[in-house]
Amino acid sequence: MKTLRLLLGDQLNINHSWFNDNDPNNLYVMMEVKDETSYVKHHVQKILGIFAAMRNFDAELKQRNFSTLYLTISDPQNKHSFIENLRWIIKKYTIKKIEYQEPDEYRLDNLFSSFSKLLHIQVQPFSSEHFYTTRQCVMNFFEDKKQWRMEYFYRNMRKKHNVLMDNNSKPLGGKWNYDADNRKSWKGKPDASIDLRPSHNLENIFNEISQEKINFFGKCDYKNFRWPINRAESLELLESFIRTNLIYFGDYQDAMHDKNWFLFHSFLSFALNTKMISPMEVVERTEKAYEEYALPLSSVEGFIRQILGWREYIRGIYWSAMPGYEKNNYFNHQRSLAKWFWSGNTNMNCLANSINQSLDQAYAHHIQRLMVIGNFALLAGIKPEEIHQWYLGIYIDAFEWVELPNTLGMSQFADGGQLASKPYVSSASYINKMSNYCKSCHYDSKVKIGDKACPFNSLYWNFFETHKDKLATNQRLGIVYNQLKRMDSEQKKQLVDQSQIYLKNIDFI
Ligand code: FAD
Ligand code: DLZ
Ligand code: SF4
Repeated sequence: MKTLRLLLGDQLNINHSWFNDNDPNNLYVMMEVKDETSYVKHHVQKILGIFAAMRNFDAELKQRNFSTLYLTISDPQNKHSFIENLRWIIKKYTIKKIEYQEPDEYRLDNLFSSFSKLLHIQVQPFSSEHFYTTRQCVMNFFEDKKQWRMEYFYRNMRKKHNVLMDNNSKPLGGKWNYDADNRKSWKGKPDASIDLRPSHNLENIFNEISQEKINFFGKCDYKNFRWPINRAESLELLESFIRTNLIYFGDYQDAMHDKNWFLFHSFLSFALNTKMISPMEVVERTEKAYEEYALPLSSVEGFIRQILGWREYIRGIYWSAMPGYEKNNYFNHQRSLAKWFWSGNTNMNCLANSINQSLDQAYAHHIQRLMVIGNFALLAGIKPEEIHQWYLGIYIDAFEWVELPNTLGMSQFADGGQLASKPYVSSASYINKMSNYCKSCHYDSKVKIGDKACPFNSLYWNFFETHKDKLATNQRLGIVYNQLKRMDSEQKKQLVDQSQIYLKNIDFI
């Protein structure tokens, strides 16, 4: 009996138990399909990175003598949909059973679980053996709680997996969280980090996707493609990050700078999300490095929190809320994306920097995504679904299970606060404190009214004024609403009017 084992572009886990032994009756199938490139418009680097990593994975399986079938995007047999391809493969190879690893995206999970009905074949799902938690863990952990605070889940994960704990089951250093130490701006010292990512010539794949008329956007120097596309490179990237940047990760985690676009971040999200490397490996190696290189606990804890805490928690939110989470729109925001989201062509220097960088690199770090781009989108009342699709397409690491809760929940508060205790918004003062963007901006971060007024300032107050019925009772916003209450009505009117000028001219600000 022949069994088809289906693998997706983000299921490149060579340590999966599927590969522990080699049964010649198993046929491993991977396919580059137009259906998967077109559900949103994708950044060219995301498509190239996924295809290159898939091809490398197939080559590795072949080298280990596994029997594989790989459909490239330009293969004449390729029907460009999972179902249509499976139909002819089942016939041609007299397949009797399909096995698959649980997809991380609801759309595909739903499709795959109907394979037996659609293809009249025996079907068996397997775990992807990648995450610490199951899909239900976070949901079970919070049970009937109204708000699901990451911090409690994270502490539980630390205890459960014995990460950064002392011998008395207390957190190492006495504190669970060193977030308060992670808020320095970067002023040119310590020296900027070097981009230690690998380099590849992906001209062939670029030519193929161009000939196949795949709809993509963004820039790519495809002869110098800078993302890891196999496991060895992913492990090397982890090592180089630990050797050079982890030491400063904690201090400068929230900083932004126009001359140092990735600061001390790890670039590991693509390798992690495609499963070339596992979260356990990253966490265990980081914990070991804490002693090996006498690294600051605030950096090590801060980094581990992102992976052991946030990443698993976000995934749990996704599975607890799908389907339907993508339709959340707590504030009923309906504005379309400004045109410059696709060009970076705006006078607002923070947004021009963050968006141009995203278009050039398919990457922005967390604070650029949250406190510049997401902040503006929320203050401007952009439709959450549109901003979600933009994030899902533009970032190399964007897969719906992680992108959607981050965008709709954390960044846009579109779930009404299940994930975040208050909206992550700020006026210009935060951006000015954490970056050097304001120094060379057309607008003045200190000014609220007039031609030179930074749009973030009036939009900020307009947002809280507009949504006071939904937000004024939020205890964490007490200070904001007290300030708003103390503002005289003329001042408030001026701010609201100023914000309306910007909103009416959103494509040109
Ligand atoms: P580092 O800063 O070096 O962090 C290390 C790792 O921690 C990351 O590789 C990532 O795996 C994990 N991590 C950190 N923050 C988060 C988080 N909030 N949620 C889940 N994992 C986290 N991350 C994605 O992987 N894919 C996305 O599509 C994505 N979309 C986002 C959208 C918005 C609006 C926001 C605010 C954040 C989003 N993030 C997403 C989280 C975070 O911005 C990225 O994980 C990070 O910027 C990736 O760069 P890095 O690998 O250099 O991360
Ligand atoms: C994102 C993506 C793209 C662009 N192309 C493919 C593909 O051709 N074949 C494939 O198996 N997977 C691809 N992916 C990833 C999936 O669309 C999907 O986002 C993830 O599998 C969900 O976790
Ligand atoms: Fe951004 Fe305003 Fe600063 Fe300009 S002044 S960079 S728009 S925060």
